[in-house]
Amino acid sequence: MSLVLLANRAPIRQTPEGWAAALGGLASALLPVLEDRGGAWVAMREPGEDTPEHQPYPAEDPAFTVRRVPLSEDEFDGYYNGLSNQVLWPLSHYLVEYVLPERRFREAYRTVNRRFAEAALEIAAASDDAPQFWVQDYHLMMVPALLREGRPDARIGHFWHIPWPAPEVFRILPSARELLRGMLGADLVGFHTAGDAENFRESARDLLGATIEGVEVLWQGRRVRAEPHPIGIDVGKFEGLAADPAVIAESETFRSELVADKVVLGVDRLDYTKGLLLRFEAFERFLEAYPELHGKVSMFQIATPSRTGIPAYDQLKREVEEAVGRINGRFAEGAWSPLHYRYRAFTQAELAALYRAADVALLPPLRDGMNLVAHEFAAVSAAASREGHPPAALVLSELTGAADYLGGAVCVNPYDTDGLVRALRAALDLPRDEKRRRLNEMQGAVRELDVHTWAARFLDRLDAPADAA
Ligand code: GDG
Repeated sequence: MSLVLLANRAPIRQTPEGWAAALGGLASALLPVLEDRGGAWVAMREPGEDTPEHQPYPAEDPAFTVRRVPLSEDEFDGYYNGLSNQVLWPLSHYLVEYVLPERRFREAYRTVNRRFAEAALEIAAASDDAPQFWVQDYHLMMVPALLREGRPDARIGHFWHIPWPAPEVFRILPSARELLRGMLGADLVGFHTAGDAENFRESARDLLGATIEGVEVLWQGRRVRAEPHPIGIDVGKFEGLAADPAVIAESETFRSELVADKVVLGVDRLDYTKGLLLRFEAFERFLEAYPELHGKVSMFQIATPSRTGIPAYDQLKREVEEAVGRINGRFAEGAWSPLHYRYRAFTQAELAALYRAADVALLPPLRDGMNLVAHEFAAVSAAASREGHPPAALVLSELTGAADYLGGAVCVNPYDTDGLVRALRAALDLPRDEKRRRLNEMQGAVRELDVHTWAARFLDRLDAPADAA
């Protein structure tokens, strides 16, 4: 059965050497599946982007097609910047104060979802087989029902990459029922955690009057499975980077250039869900509480530019820069700076070098569907420590999906700044053997959730008949 994937972004990118797989786990997990089975990947084409609507890939020996849905400025603004990122994104992360009224974005979201579905149905029409569709994320909530309408015989999966909020929060949206009905066109809806899946089922029950039986939602004569399918990373890739001589050399140079005995690392998109300001506030209190560590501990924070042009993101950038200036102005001494901040994108090899160099990764998002940076850090750090590199520790928000799986992390409530200070101190002071034990435990979990296994498990489950337990 050929596969049609639908995701906001295409899985390939232009490089100076030609087209290549996009960075990130999703492309690396799903491109081999498409290459093996054939099919298509439907994605948006941003206004101003110069790419073909139909692109067979790889060009020399095409295995599947990238199909782009061209968006106008207004469509992009309403669908992507609007309903997706200024309504659904903050609401799903329980940050209700960031949610804009949805009314002026609704029509663009509907239109773009319809165009994605039409493109996928057109591709499926070319084959006699019953199609299999796999829709990704919160940008395309209405697509499953539209696909079901066009192809009642299809197998349709949806994977939701962010938290699903409690029904009482989800129902704040005036379109909550319409969006839920859209997703219930699927046969299988996957989430990172059992809690997210439960919130989804309860939303369907409370808002639509659906019946819940185990992990299934019974609605309008159909059964929709809603269950956890936690995503992970391309473990082989990150373990390979951990042992790469160029990465090791870069990591050592980084450490030798930094005036500090201990490095606390943060890596995030610049996003208000990631808890950067509270993290900095906690680090400031840490410096107040432990003057004996001045000159010895530095924090290195990477913030990758994201969703620029959305006012809340531009404002966050200013507030973060102000906090960095305040903390360094207050505590820096001689050649030592307490807080190093970089606002740019890094290569994966550079990230791996930083993961390897860190003594503690401090990752306290206010909410996160999973948090793959935690997996990447644990994979690199565990692999390096098995080679004799000093082991490191992970401080992780308990409000992330990753906290459900990475038992070796030091978990903390990200809103509790005093708790963050204590957790950071505890992580720095963990005995070596304890750090090793925790890293081993995390390595096991990270390997178990490898992104290739995730994709294979999800698709197997999608293929399974509805009454299979
Ligand atoms: C969403 C959900 C869920 C970051 N900066 C650079 C860079 N990255 C890479 C990291 C990591 C990925 O981006 C970030 O993934 P996260 O999972 O941490 O967070 P989101 O971007 O918010 O992802 C999240 C995920 O979807 C998957 O379902 O876990 O909860 O919010 O892989 O390494 N990569 C490179 N340069 C950077 O500067 N190359």
